[in-house]
Amino acid sequence: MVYKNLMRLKGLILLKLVILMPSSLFAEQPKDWQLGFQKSASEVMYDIVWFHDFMLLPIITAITAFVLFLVIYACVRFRASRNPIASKTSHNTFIEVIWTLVPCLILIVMAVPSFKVLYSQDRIPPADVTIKAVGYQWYWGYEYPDENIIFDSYMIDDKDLLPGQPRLLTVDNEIVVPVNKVVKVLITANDVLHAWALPSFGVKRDAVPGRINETWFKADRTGTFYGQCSELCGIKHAFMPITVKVVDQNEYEKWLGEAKKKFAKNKKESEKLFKVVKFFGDN
Ligand SMILES: [Cu+2]
Repeated sequence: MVYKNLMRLKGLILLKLVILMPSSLFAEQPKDWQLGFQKSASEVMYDIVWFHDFMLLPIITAITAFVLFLVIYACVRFRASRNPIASKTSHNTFIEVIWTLVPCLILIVMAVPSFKVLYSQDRIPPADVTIKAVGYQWYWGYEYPDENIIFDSYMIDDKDLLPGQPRLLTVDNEIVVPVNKVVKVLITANDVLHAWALPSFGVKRDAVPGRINETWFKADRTGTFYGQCSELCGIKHAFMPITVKVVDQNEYEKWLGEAKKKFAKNKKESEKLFKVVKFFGDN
């Protein structure tokens, strides 16, 4: 009986793996039981992951092991039974100099690559595509200022999801950008603080009303990448995902052509104006 149940369980797990595998293998999104960062898709993110994996982790591990060793050593070496008369030592200049200097050195060693990564995020190379992202309660509005495109991006409800579309991450209108091109993102908000974040690109910037923040990324492969609003902005904070579709240049130009017709700026703005006029007219 137990064996039979185990085999059934194994079968179920296998079936689940087969069903889940394609979408979870290729999607650029958080995965069940994931440890660490999402897979990098831009140089900035590779640098961040390198800094975390090969600088911070070894240093943290070494410090933790060293402190643990000291605690255990002190417990054993200076236990009451072995050390009935306690030492009265309260100062030791040499050890005090050491425990000031060594942490300083560790901080300096960490600071150098850390600043390098920080400045590479901050210094925006000449942009090929510029996008403006505006945070609203609770969705994102996007604009391609050079292309005269403007549209809103709402999350798709669970009941309307198509097979393969991730829950809470899929939107109706995603941003489309070309691969291997510098994309500059201007970020602002219209009501409260939001934050535009995309883990695979190593991008996270606050969206502040009345102020424009800038960031950039250069995606190194095609695919659909997911992020979420990362500043607590109200009751539907968890339901304003960010979806970026990275495509090759040809596909991007094709999309631009269609989007210019579908999301023409003047049309959208006049629609908004119409809504406002209608609102005041009705009230
Ligand atoms: Cu938000």
